[in-house]
Parts: sequence; C-alpha cells; structure tokens
Amino acid sequence: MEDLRKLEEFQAKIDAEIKIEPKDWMPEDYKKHLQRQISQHAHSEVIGMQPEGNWISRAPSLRAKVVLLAKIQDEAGHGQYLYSAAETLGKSRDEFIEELQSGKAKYSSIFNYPTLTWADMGAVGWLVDGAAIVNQVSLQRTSYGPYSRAMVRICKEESFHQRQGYEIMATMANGTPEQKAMAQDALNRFWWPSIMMFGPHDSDSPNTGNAVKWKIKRETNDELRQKFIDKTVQQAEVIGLTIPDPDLKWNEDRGHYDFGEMDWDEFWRVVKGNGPCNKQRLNHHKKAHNDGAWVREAAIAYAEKQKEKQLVA
Ligand code: FAQ
Repeated sequence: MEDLRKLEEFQAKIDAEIKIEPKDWMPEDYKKHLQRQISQHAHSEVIGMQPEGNWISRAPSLRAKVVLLAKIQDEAGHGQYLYSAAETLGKSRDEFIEELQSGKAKYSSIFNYPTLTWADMGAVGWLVDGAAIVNQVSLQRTSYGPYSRAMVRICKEESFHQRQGYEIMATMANGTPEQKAMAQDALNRFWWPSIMMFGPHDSDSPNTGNAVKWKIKRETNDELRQKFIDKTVQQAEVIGLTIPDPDLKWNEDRGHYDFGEMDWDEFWRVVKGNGPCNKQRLNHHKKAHNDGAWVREAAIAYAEKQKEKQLVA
C-alpha cells in the first residue's frame, strides 16, 4: 500500500515535469534503468576517445592538431560528468568500470569502427557528434536532475565538436579530387554506423516503454534517427557529398526524408562484441586503466593526508 502510494507520487512528479534528485524516493527499476543508461553513456564518451586519439600525432597542421586535442579532452570531461551523475545512484565508478571491462555493460556501437584516414576525423565530428547532439539535446529534459544538468553542459561543447568535423569535411570536399574522394569514402563508411547509434527500431527496443513513461527518454530511437537524417541530408548537399543511401528521398506528405533499412545483423554483431574493433577498444581501456592505477592511488593518499591535516588543525 505504502509502495503504491509512493509510486503514484513518483509518477505524478514525473508527469508534472519535476526533476527527480538523488535523495528523492524512486522505484528500484527507475534507478537501475538510469544506472545502465548513464554508465553506458559515460563508457561511450571514454571509449569514444580512442578512434580520434589515433589521429592526434598525424593531424595535417598544428591548428588541426590543437583543435582535435581539445575535442578529445572534452570527451574525457563528458565521461567525468556522466560517471559522477551515475554515482549519485549509489553504485561506484569502480563497479561501472568493472561492468565495462567484463563486457557486461555496453558502449555505443559506433566506436567499434576503425578510423582509417584524416577524413574520418571529419566524418566522426560531423556525423557521430551530430547524432550524439540530436540525442543529447533531447536528454537535456530527462527526468533525473544530475543527468539532465550534465547534458546541458555537454551539449554546449558538443556543438563545437560537430562544427569542427563539418569544417574538415567541407575543406576536403572542396579540395583536390583525391581529397574529395577521401571525404566521400569516410561518409560512405560512417553513414550507416552513425544511423545505428540511435539503437533498434522502437518496435524492437525493450527499454523504450519505461524510458518514455518515466521521461528518461523524451523522444524515441526512431524519432531521433529521423531528426538526425532530416538535418544531415542538407548539410551533405551544401558540401557536395552524396549520402550512400539509394532510398533516401524527401517525402512531401510526411515532411521528412524516407530512408533505407539498416543492416541489423551488423548492428547486433557489433553491439554483442564482434565488431571490427571491439576487442582492441576494450584491451586498450584495460591497459590504460592499469597503467593509471598509481595516479588513482596517489590521489587517494593525498586526499587522506589532507583530511588528517584538517583533523589536527
Ligand atoms: N550501441 O532498448 P534499447 C558520444 C543496446 S554519444 C550499443 O533501445 P535504450 C559522444 C541498449 O543499450 C554516444 N548498444 O536501449 C561522442 C540495450 O542493451 P542493454 C552515446 C546499443 O537504452 C562522440 C539494447 O541495445 N550516447 O559518445 C545501441 O532505450 C564522438 C536494446 O536497445 C548515449 O549513450 C548502440 N548504438 O536506447 C564521444 C546516449 N543501441 O543496455 C566521443 C544515451 C542500443 O539493455 C566521440 N543513451 N543498444 O543491455 C541513449 O539514448 C540510449 O541508451 C540508446 C539506446 C538510444 C543508446
């Protein structure tokens, strides 16, 4: 009886657009749903540094290198905000990292594709950050306070990321025929994986029902995917590149672009750990985590010393 009343009060708060804060009562399933989604989002930000990190030492100019470095550092920061938001739900960062490294927790499928040329830095910024923004702008209105506030900050930085990628693509598309071909090739390889970032169709998405009821997700996978496609088609036209989808066509009646079907076998293969770079990404994460153990130990020792000093004073 007590729980039913609490549940009703909780849903009434959600319906009235009142944010849920860490110390508020929340159903166990809501908490678990958020722990899963926010931690997976954090893992994506951190693993997402690897494909771009691959090009720091090979950037074609000092300016390009500085911009790329700043962008990748931002992603580390996004991971920090998101792990902190996830930790407010009573699970430690160590537990989340353990789930990532053991393969229990997912991260975005997109980061399991290799970055083969400099044009891929353009494609990642333009398409991957572009897709991330569409999703994250929507998540700014998510019902959990700490997640929503992290999203507000992240979105401000993400729009710069999208523009830096688009600038690379625009420059290459207007360069020599070889450069234009590289840009087109990067678009060809990154288009479908970017569309897959939005997840399975709503009809195949087990988490969407609760996510919408609890206003964790404000728009569904298919709605966000459509938004991204509608926005991006025109951007490709402006720089003279062709989106690799023969079914892409403006639909006057719907007021949206129609588009082709994704290769769902490929999607689930990558999500389940068998994409081109899954093993490489996780091995690199484990190595970096182990190599950095001494930094975490030193930080804890320092914090303890500071605490002791305060107690003595
Ligand atoms: N990859 O029931 P749904 C970025 C899983 S942005 C891997 O529809 P949900 C910025 C899903 O987890 C990228 N797995 O799930 C950046 C679930 O499995 P589970 C990250 C996927 O949660 C740019 C199962 O399939 N953004 O990193 C994918 O309602 C450049 C069934 O799916 C976010 O995480 C996928 N693409 O919807 C950084 C945004 N799609 O957990 C560096 C927040 C689905 O039950 C460089 N997250 N799955 O075992 C979300 O909006 C949602 O979690 C979705 C999935 C839309 C990703």
